[in-house]
Amino acid sequence: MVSTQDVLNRLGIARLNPGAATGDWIATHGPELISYSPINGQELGRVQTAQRQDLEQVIAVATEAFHAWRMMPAPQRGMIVREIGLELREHLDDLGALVSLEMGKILAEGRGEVQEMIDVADFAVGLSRQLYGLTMHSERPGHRMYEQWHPLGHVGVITAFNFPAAVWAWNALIAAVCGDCIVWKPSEQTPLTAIAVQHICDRVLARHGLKGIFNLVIGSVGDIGEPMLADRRFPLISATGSCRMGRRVGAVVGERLGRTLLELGGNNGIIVMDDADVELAARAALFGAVGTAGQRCTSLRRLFLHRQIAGPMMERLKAAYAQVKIGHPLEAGTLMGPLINRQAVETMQAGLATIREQGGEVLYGGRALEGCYVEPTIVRAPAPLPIMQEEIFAPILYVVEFDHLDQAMAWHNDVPQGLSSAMFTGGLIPAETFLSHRGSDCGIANINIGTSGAEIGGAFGGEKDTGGGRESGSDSWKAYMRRQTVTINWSRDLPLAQGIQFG
Ligand code: UN1
Repeated sequence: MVSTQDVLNRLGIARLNPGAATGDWIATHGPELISYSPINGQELGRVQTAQRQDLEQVIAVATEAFHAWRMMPAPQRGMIVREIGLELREHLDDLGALVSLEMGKILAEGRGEVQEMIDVADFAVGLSRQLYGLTMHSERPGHRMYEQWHPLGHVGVITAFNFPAAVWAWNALIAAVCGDCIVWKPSEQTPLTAIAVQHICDRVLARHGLKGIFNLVIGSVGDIGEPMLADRRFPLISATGSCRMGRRVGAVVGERLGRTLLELGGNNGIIVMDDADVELAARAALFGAVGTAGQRCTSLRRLFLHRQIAGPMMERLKAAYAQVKIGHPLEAGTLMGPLINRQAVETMQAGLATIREQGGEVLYGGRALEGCYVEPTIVRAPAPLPIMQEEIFAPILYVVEFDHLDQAMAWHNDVPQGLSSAMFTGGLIPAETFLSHRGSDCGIANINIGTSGAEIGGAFGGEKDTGGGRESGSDSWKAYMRRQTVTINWSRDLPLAQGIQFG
């Protein structure tokens, strides 16, 4: 197993307080923040956090940087992001390990997260030559109409502990090719991962005599988060977190008529039809519910089983759960690491108490183990329980049997969140029903694939209380730019639109 100290050293965070250290790190004035590993409670490092006045300084640097960065041709900006992608490749193992150490996900998933960053970097490089606008035919003779996209300015990126690096990359690397400067407020649970990523960016920028394009501010919600939300110098705030947090972000940024890109809670379901390949479905359910210890926004929470296959499916699922090795996420063979902290364990236990009160039967697991470790848990419910409306960020999987697709579909959609969804079937009719306008109401809908583990090339995000934002692939880049509609009159006349004659 790799040594924690070696990983930290190689990522340049051996000196535990980078606050007043090298390069462009500024001396900050907030309280000290200690990063503890959820694996064993070991202290990984200490960070001097930032306060309001420090944020001011960072915004000043970003503002200065923005003037030059927006003037650089987008394909050249893409070349900078390309180098970040190359550096990430070099540090894949170490950064992946740090994600595991600080957040607790298993190494394969920590590395997967860094791979996701690399994929986004590649995508952003291509995008830097494809920030296309449309052209329109003008209704007036001798007129030309088109739209162009300009950089937005400063983008505030607020990320959660569960994807401490990849979600930054979805936002920052794409916003960067769009010509924006990024100010990142990471989760206070995962400051060291953010510092490691910042070091990588700083190294690349320094090679080009640049700074201030990627900025990091570690601090509390009150000291840093709230001031960012209220600050008009952030035309866009992109935030990932709970629905409760998203409501606050929406209200404060909306009040000043700023834009938000929200990626909030999920409550994702899979419907398994009677003609499904139950082996595939069970494997997908295992990865979806147990992967990242159920702490992905895309984690599988609700499994709807057609009564015909419920028996064989449950047998396979329970057998698969029995194989799950819980333990140190860096140890080979471990499938499930710890939850992020003790509070998460308590939330899970409180959730299970409510589940039992409401008539849910714990079929597998359910116990809190030592430290932040828990057993992955399967709950059988005769019909959806009230608590199933909520997202509990833990490996609890509800299983409900159904007789008809319509019933399953209604149950599936009857939650406030709308992120990811899936159906397992070999049939065209159920699959197309699931994908139709009366099918899944989520931002992501899969057939014969689980709810988590989306590729970066698609637009990622969800409907309803998930917040409506789309990040990463497809045309998500448009959120980081401002659209300008241009009409040019190259005639010697002044015809008015709508045929209006004036004077
Ligand atoms: C998240 O949990 O916030 O689709 C993001 C997935 C990952 C991203 C999850 N690619 O599960």
